Amino acid sequence: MNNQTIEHAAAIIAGARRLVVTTGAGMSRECGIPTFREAPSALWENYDPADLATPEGFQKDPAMVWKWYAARRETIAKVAPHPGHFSLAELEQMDWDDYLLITQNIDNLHRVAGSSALVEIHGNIFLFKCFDNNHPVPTLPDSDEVPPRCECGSPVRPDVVWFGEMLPYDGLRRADAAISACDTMLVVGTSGTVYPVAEFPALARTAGARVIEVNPERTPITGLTEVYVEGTAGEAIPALVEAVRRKRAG
Ligand code: BJW
Repeated sequence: MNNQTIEHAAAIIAGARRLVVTTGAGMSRECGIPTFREAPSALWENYDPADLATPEGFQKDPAMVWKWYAARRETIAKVAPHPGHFSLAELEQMDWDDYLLITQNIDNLHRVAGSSALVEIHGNIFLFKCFDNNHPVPTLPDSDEVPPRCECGSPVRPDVVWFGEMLPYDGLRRADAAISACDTMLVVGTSGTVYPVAEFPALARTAGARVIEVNPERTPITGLTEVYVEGTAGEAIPALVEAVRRKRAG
């Protein structure tokens, strides 16, 4: 991680009035949650995504999909946010005309860290709904069935967004509004390969925003950025937010 690059990125953010931050699986990597597409700990290494993260996969083998999510829920429930999550919650508290954090992560960690101007655009693994009717299921029924069933008889599923499914309407509307009006976008820890979120940085650029990326690897988004911070979320984000605080104070 290069100090000059952090200072450059911080100067842009310190001068911003309408900031959008987007995060992906890399944001939570240093909490011990595997990302989706990187070996050797990649979540899908031993599975076909079409079997796990599609409505068709759930219909084919609901028990297998339920168990995969249950195991991930168990892992996630044991971890805590890292300093980068807390720093983004602090960033939100600075003086903005508009601020929104859009996360693709379903792990709830931004909420736990205190972010509240937050859109969980791919859902939340701790929420449930029924497969057939989208009824919210606030408490899982006490049952041995795998997956359990909603009162309407339909199997229960995690309230997350699978491939081929629409993203939540309210979240997408908030995201669109913030992106089209933002002057700066900070993109953290995403491979930039899953749509529609993958096109958010390009939409921001088209709207005239400056784009900054934090990622240890270059991605399809890197070419759109004014500053690319080659570093991890756990190290770079606290340094960046601290530098923004200093610049705003001074
Ligand atoms: C670090 C780090 C550290 C490591 N610090 N960084 C346009 C073109 C082509 C296809 C489509 C299109 N529009 C829609 C589609 C279809 C599809 C899609 O995008 N397909 C692509 C594969 C091509 N999209 C959809 O179906 C979406 N729905 C939709 O568009 O509805 C309308 C529609 C329907 C039908 C047809 C057309 C339109 C829904 C997408 C839902 C995605 N769901 C998942 C699963 C969620 C539940 C779960 O968690 O199980 O969301 S898939 C998975 O990928 C998950 C993630 O949120 C998402 C993105 O992954 P992410 O976060 O980028 O993670 P990785 O692993 O890929 O990358 C990690 C990054 O971190 C890397 O860059 C590392 O370098 C970095 N990193 N350590 C910082 N310490």
